[in-house]
Amino acid sequence: HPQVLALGEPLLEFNASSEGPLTHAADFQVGYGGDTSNMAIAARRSGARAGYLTRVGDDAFGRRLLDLWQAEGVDTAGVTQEAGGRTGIYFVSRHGRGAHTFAYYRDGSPASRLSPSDVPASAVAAADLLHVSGITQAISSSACDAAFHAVATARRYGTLVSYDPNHRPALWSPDRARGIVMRTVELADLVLPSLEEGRTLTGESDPERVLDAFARRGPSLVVLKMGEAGVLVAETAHGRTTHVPAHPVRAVDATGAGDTFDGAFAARLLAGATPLEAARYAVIAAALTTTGFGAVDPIPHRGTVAENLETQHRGED
Ligand code: KDG
Repeated sequence: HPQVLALGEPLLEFNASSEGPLTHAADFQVGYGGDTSNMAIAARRSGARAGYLTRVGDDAFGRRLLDLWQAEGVDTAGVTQEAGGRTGIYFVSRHGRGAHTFAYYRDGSPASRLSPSDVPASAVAAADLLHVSGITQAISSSACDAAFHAVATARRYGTLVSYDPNHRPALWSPDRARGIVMRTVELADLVLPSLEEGRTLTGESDPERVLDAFARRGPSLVVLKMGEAGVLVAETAHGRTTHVPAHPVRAVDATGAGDTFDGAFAARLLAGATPLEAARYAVIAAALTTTGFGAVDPIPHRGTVAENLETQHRGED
């Protein structure tokens, strides 16, 4: 059975081949996205057994995503294929230094019809960690119910709850986002916001204060992802916050970097690493993801991350 179980919406990805607005894009590289699917793949590539809970269409894109998970070894027992469903897609345009904008075509997608009945209690109980995100909650009210139901089930069975707010202003209003995200933070063990969304959601601007606004709601671990500034790891039981610096790379596309961090971090924690060891590993995994185009393709495997960790250690000696 999967150790890591993620719930949410997968998307086919169309990444503009050259920089600039979509109005002028001539070619697109086809890839895969969907924050929670990216996370499950990252966890798998870092050595965890991973599974995904979602709904896709029986269209070409739904079948293509199923092929992807099968090729990656991500368990698809919890994936429902909807007859006549049209799987969601998104376009990525880039504006230099890894910055990007997403355009979504996902309204009425099969995943937006996720509901609590798509969450098998036995699978959640058998997993070590459940991962949901703000995107899972933003796409529809039934998907939001599914996320809360999955979290409640995980808590009932002692499965760790991992949560990435992944605030996407295009998908819900700031007020609804704030209310739902902060309620979920209170139910999670592990919270993994970015600094940018953390500022929007908490109203604080100083990173330590943003971190604290999440940490005081009860999760045992909060990792604030700050891009080129690295991450801050709060271990709330010890009242300890540690800075882990970024891994220097030449970023071309940051799509999926945060999700890769989440998956790599979960995989290492479940393998017995301490939170700081897991964060040092995940910072490298996330950095390497920004060196290639698309959310999934450049997610590194465990061996590559381990080599980079080694080189870093040697550099410190
Ligand atoms: O984190 C990357 C994701 O945002 C991307 O893959 C698309 O899931 C996606 C979304 O809803 O933005």
